[in-house]
Amino acid sequence: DDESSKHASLLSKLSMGVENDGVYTGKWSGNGPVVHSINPATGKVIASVRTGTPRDLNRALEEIEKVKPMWREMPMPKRGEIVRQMREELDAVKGPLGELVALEMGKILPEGVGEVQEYIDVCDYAVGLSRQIAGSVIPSERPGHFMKEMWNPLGTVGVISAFNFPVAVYGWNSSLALVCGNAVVWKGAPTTNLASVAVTKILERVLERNNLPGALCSLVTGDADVGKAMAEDRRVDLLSFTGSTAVGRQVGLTVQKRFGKSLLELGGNNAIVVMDDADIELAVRSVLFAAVGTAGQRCTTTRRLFLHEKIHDDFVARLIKAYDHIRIGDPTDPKTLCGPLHTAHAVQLFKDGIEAIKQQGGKILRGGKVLDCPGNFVEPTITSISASAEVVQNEIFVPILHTMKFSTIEEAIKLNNSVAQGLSSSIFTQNMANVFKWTGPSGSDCGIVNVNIPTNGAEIGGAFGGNKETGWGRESGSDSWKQYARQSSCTINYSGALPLAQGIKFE
Ligand code: UN1
Repeated sequence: DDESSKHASLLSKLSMGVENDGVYTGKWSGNGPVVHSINPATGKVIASVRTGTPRDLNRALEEIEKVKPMWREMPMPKRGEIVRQMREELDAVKGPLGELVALEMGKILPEGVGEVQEYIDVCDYAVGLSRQIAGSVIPSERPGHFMKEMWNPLGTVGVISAFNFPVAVYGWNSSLALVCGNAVVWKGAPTTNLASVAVTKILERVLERNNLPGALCSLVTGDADVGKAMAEDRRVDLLSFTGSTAVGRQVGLTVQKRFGKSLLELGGNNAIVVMDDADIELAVRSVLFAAVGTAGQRCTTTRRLFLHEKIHDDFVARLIKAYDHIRIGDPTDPKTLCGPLHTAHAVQLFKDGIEAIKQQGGKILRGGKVLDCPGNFVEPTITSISASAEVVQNEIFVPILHTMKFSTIEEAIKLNNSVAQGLSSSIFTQNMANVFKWTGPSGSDCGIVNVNIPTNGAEIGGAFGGNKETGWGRESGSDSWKQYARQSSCTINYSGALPLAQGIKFE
């Protein structure tokens, strides 16, 4: 029919068909089950991928062992040049790739394209780094001694990413990992295999053109068994995992057991604080994007809203009005602001969440219902509930926003910090003292601490990640590249004598 021919033409722009292999180690294969990707807006099949198994992972890691000595010896600016070409190749198909993300994940088109842009931006950042990553020279206390610091490649970086950012999160990890001299093996979410295959095909073209082995950007789609094998395998020097706190805890423990390195980006429970001196109009628009954008399925989505008692009632009234204007529907329609939830399972989580809110004394101020139509659509929801209710302590990955009242900034900070997660947080205020309190030592305990912008939609230049049960990982900008390197402290003695440090005599 019409829809399938549209899908076929989109997939062909990305060098894909309706049936695809989901394992790449230089050649395409796959020995696991065939998995269909479902359009969450219609419930219809888009295309299928033959996924991989732990044995496919083993094969990928064997290939990587063969090629990584060559890659780690290549000068860093030359590796940067490869990432620069990847950036160009991504840019050339930004539209179709963004559309595939919208189709398969369910986020609206500008956010799908925006996600590819985020990958492109990180590539630019990584290319720049490839000409400026430097270790320091440290003054030695001994004559004729030279101390320096080297950042060498780790070896192999495993990436397990989530359904909500099926392109960008791999981009953050892989572009920095590659520039730092590592090979990468990727397992995306089992429900966004098409995005994983599409991205890998783009990278494959660049590797091939440069006569480089495809295994440098290996892909093993698959289920939790592949992820578990990645966590257990000693050949995976760093495992970067994005997903729930529950699974992240298992991943972290498994990697720690073999003293591997892990980088964890887990659940958030992000709050916005609105002070009585805030620009209310700006704050309402911010909350709208932060709580309803991506249908509440960003790890940086605002889930808790703390309103100063003086502006509380007015703010809630304005927010409900703003929610009423949101167009829910087909994510590829330019008028839509809120697409479907990614899976039917998420719809169940929404229903369970609404039930728990009611049972725990919360009130539904707006929304609360599943839409009666094909696809996984729910009403963006606003509640009024106690900050200490159990349902408020856990991240439910759907568009439910809890509102609560406070009277002082100290109280608001305490409420913000009262949950186990620590990803993102924002305050809206015009008062300088509030800004410094919020960002200072007794302020928000999150990894992302914003003022007058939403909790979500971070630029790539800052380190991205969260504290406490969010896992303490940092990706993307700032000095996050250090995660993908091993630090060597080198002392070189050219004196011909042997003066010992601390003046120790041993003769
Ligand atoms: C995520 O939801 O997993 O700050 C990542 C943001 C995006 C990344 C979100 N840059 O919302």
